[in-house]
Amino acid sequence: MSNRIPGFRHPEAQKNRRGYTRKAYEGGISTLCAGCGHDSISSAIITAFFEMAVEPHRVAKLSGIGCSSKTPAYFLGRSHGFNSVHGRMPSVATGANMANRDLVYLGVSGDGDTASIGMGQFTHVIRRNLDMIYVVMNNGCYGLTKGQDSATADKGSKSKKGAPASLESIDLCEMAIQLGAGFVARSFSGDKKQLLPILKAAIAHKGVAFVDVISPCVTFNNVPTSTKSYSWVRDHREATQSFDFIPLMQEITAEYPHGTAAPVALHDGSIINLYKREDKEVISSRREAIAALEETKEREQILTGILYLDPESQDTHQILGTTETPLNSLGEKELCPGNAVLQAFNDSLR
Ligand SMILES: Cc1ncc(C[n+]2csc(CCOP(=O)(O)OP(=O)(O)O)c2C)c(N)n1
Ligand code: SF4
Repeated sequence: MSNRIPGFRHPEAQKNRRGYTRKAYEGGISTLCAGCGHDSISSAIITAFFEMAVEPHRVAKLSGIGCSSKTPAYFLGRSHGFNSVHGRMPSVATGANMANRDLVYLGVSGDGDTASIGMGQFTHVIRRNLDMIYVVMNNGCYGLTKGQDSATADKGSKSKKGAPASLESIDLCEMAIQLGAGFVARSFSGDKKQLLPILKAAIAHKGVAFVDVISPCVTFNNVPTSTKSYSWVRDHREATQSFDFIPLMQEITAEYPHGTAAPVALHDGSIINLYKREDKEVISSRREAIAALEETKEREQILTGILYLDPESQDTHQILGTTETPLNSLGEKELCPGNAVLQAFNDSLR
């Protein structure tokens, strides 16, 4: 049986400003369990890239190993892709980005893939601020290997089988903020209304955009005793703020009430309009962003939304001062400028 979605589409299907229909952003038919949160995230990714009108051939999707890391097979079927080994997505993304800075890099990982075997890779790709969208589909367990607790399972949370988690959980958003990411967000696979603008803003952001999406595993970790179940997340969510995202080139038509919207311009000219809650967080302060996360946790709530944003953050290429021309487009003359240049460079370091 083919895993391709049937090719027929209505001839009048809506096109984005680059002339692509949504179909150009779809992939194969999912083989994940029916109801898995990861499928909802895939669907939001398709919509986000379609509505942002990113040309499919300008996207590279990279992943590790896990049910979550399988999802790039189910979206952006016309884009470049590399399904790497467990926990190694960030280094593959780094290599690709260093060679060709002109593509949009989308890394997809799981909480097992990132918070255990890939922890070293995660910390360094964030610290380097690689220009990529880093999505973790976070279900608190290793879905692909039958539901063992992962390092993001909250202490005391109990999955379908086994004992309550006995160790402190790792909060990847807190780590990403502390490590210097310029864009950190948390959302829920069951809330497309919130997830979609977060993904669009992540696409527009320059530097690493880390997006942790709580994504229930219906087969192994969707019981009421689990803090990553649909019911628990629905009952314990708080949003930092509501916001809308206005991509570059879209006419601004909405009227915003005075004093409530805080517009933040991103590198590419897109705008995030944040409607701040009166009593709440300053998302441009790392210290306050981490404090807001901790304070919400103490009340047994989950903070979602854009948790931290620095639109001025510098990506790896800016930090290293690399050439604007992608390395894979340079010729031998530029790449190998000769012994005299090498000697002069060595001398400059003595
Ligand atoms: C080097 C290595 N160690 C262990 C495994 C077994 N393994 C496969 S997927 C996985 C964890 C997946 O969990 P997660 O990243 O949370 O993804 P999910 O399946 O929950 O979406 C593990 C431990 C492996 N494939 N390779
Ligand atoms: S095992 Fe869990 S994570 Fe994997 S596809 Fe099924 S529901 Fe999703």
